[in-house]
Amino acid sequence: MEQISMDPDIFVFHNVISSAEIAILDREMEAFLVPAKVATPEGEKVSSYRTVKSVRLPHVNVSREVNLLAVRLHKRMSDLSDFNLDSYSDVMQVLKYDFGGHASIHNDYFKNSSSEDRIATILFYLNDVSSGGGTVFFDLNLTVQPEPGKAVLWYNLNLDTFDYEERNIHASCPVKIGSKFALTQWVLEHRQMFNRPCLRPPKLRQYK
Ligand SMILES: O=C(O)CCC(=O)C(=O)O
Repeated sequence: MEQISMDPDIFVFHNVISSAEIAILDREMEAFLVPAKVATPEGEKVSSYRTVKSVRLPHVNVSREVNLLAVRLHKRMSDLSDFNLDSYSDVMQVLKYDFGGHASIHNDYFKNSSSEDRIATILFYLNDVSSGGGTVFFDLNLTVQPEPGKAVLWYNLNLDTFDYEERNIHASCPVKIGSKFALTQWVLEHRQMFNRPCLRPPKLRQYK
């Protein structure tokens, strides 16, 4: 494990998913990938802002082998992040960016005071991308380049106050050669109330 940023904390983990596990996802999930939608005021839409194919995992139509792998990956993500994850409600997303595929600059929180927010993001990289495809944190001058088996963990909320961590604004750079294969877990905040209690009152965040 490496800590690639101290303030805010960002961690990189190596060899957290094996090539055999990646091969299962690659073989079984391709058929289910569809253009990802983003939330807009008019509802969820396919958008030029995030051009990636995705599928939720666990998934009703995939084999038992894949859903058992999803349970193992949840346990692993929970162990490495110390967050509480539920295999059925905290779904992961398998992501495939083809040539030119990217996610424009954004933060992963919703900033919607009436719903729970995403406290953290855990992103597993499942292949090498020889050109493009890095996850770039603009304010921190940091780029994490995909490598099979590597994962990155960042916090969308400050762990002391649960204020929005705006400095973790990021993007997925356009893929210039081949494709980028990844798996993301957005960690929701409510389930963390006992293992990651909010220690100080928020400075900016408004609760309804
Ligand atoms: O794929 C990446 O590197 C980042 C993914 C991301 O930011 C997203 O899907 O919201």
